[in-house]
Amino acid sequence: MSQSTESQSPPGLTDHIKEAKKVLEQNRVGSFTKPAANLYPYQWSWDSAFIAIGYAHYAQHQAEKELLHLFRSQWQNGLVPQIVFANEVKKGTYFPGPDFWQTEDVEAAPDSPRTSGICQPPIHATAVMHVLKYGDDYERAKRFAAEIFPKLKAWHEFLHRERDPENEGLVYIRHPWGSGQDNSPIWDAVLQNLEISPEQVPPYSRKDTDLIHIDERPSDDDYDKYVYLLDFFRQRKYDEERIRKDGCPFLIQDVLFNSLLCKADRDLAEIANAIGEKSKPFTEQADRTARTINDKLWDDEHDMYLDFDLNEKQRVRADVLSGFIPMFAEIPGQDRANRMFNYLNTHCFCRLDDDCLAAPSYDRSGPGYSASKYWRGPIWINMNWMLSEGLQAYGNKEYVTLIRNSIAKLTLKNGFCEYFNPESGEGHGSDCFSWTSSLLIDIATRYDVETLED
Ligand code: 2M8
Repeated sequence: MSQSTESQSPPGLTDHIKEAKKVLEQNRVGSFTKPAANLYPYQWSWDSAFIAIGYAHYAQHQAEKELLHLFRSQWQNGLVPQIVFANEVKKGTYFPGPDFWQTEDVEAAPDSPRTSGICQPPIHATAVMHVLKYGDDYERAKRFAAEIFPKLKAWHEFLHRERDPENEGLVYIRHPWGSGQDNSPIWDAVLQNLEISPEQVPPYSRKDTDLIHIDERPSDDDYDKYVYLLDFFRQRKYDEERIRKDGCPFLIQDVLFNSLLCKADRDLAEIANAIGEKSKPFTEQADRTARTINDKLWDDEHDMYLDFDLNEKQRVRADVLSGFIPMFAEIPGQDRANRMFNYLNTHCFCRLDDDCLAAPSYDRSGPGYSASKYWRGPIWINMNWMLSEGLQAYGNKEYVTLIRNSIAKLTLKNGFCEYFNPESGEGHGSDCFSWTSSLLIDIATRYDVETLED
């Protein structure tokens, strides 16, 4: 049973979808798809979920394989690692590679392939729900859902058990990479306050700047801090309680991560219903997370949700696009959604009446905004995909169309880049980027989007 609402794509777009499929094919390595050929040569957790969302429409088996491959490397405690390394990739291609993470000393971690020791936002149940909704073989999708259900359940249980010590309904991340928004201004204050001496940073050498200009990537100083944190975890063998008790300097309740967990718990409840399992525990958990996000992370002064720093015991002021993502999980009431929309619909992001591209990842007037620097302003397709789904639930039709058309225009004109300059539309980061391609496929398949000829 396919519930796909296949739209009649304009000619330019039909070819464009074909190109997007080619990118995914080129980036596929056996059972998984790399985010990009050179810059990211392994399997990344939330990338694979976004990739499966595209595959669901035309290669259901591939979507299933993608997610099953990731969950094959799930740790015994339920953690789904941010990166699953591949034995075939030449050593030293990416930093930090498997030898740097040293997870071989951790009992819960798999031996082969090795993995990293942090995790990324939990959007996997949402991707499985997509396969159930849009895959063309519903019976097969249900068998897949039944196979992956216990793994998803263990993943969510890990997060609620290990990352929510006060049992508040909100989980923390302990590294900027855990949010997926690595170089976001959200982390500026925390990282600035983290004073480390050179001898506290183990020797390492970056690889990303061999491929992408440093101006577009995090600074060396930030990288030292990323590496310092990583070393902090590996010294404690990734033991969550030790990491906390020994004063981990980065403990953040992130809006994006928690909103996606809330949405994923709701999706897990739907999956449970579809396969005859109990759904109530997941619905209750999602309700609790939604309540706490509303009570603790809403900022009445700035009309958006803000992250909470558990060490500083305060919200972190950074007006980033992810502050609107609770709409994706339908967390805010209509009044708060309207207030957020009024802010989004200004020159700070992109105003409907202006001829702009929607929507930058950070308020254009914010300190340190950059149109080309990774996670500090450029347009990211995954963020806008989530935002458009969220806005749709609150009836902001025109803006939803603006976002979807921006995605089609940007990728048609400039290719399937990792991120885009919101002023010029120019592509940045890696080209042939997998989630940009897969989410274009999803949008162009489900909705009517315009081509460039407007
Ligand atoms: C970026 O992050 C990796 C580390 O995880 C990196 O910079 O090396 C982020 O954009 C992240 O969200 C993404 O999952 C990853 C792979 O696309 O790249």
